Amino acid sequence: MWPQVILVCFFINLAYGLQQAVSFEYKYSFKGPHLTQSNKSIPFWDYGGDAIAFDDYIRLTPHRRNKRGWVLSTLKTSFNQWFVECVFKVTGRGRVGAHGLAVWFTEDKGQVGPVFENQVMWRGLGVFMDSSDNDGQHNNPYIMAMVNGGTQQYDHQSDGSQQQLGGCLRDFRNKPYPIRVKIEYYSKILTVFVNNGLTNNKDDFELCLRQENVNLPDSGYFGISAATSRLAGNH
Ligand SMILES: [Ca+2]
Ligand SMILES: [Ca+2]
Repeated sequence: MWPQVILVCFFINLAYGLQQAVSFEYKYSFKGPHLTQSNKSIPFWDYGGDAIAFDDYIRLTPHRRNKRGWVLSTLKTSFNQWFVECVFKVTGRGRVGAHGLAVWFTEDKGQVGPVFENQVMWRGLGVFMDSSDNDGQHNNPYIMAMVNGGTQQYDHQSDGSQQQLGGCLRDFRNKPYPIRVKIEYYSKILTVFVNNGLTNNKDDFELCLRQENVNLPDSGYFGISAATSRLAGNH
C-alpha cells in the first residue's frame, strides 16, 4: 500500500491598499472534506487524464508508468495579486522519480501537452517540481519557477536549468507529512516558499526563490498537473 496522495489548493486574492485585505477565493480553490459533488465534479474546476477526485484530495497520477493528470480552474481570475498554497504528497520507489508535478497560472487554458501535462508553450507561470534528473547533474528533485511568453517549451533534457527564474533543490518525495508550496505574486515580485514535509508544522516554510520585476498576466487560470514516465510515482 502506498500512502494516500493529497492535493489541496487554496488560492487567495491579495488586495493591498491603505488597509491590507486578503480574501479566500473559493472559486479558485479546492479542499476537503467535501471536495467533490455527488457526480464527482469539482465546483469551478475541470480535471482529466488519469486524475481521480476523492472527497479530500485529488490523485493526479497513480503509481504507474506513463500516467498523467491535470486539474484546471474554469474561471479566469479577476484579481492580479494573489498567493496560493498547495498541499501535496509525491511517493514512489527509489531516490528519484518520474517527471513530476506543476502548478500553473496561465493566460489561456490551451491544450494539454507534454510539459507536465499542460500547454506546450504557455503564457504565464509554471512552478515545476521536477523529480527526474534528465541531465544527470544529480540535482533533482528540484523546484523551480519559469515564466513564459508563449514562445518556449520546457527543456526536459536540461531540467529547465537555463530557463528558470530561480529554484531550490528539495527532496519532496516520500516525506512523512505533506509538502506545502506557497506561491505569492504581489507588486511584480514572485516568491515561492516550501514546507518540505519533515514535520507536521504547517507553517514551517523556507524561502525557495524570490524574483522581482516578474510580469505575469493580469488575469489567468490556475492549474495543477502531474506526469509519470518510464518511472512510476504517485502524485
Ligand atoms: Ca526532469
Ligand atoms: Ca537535473
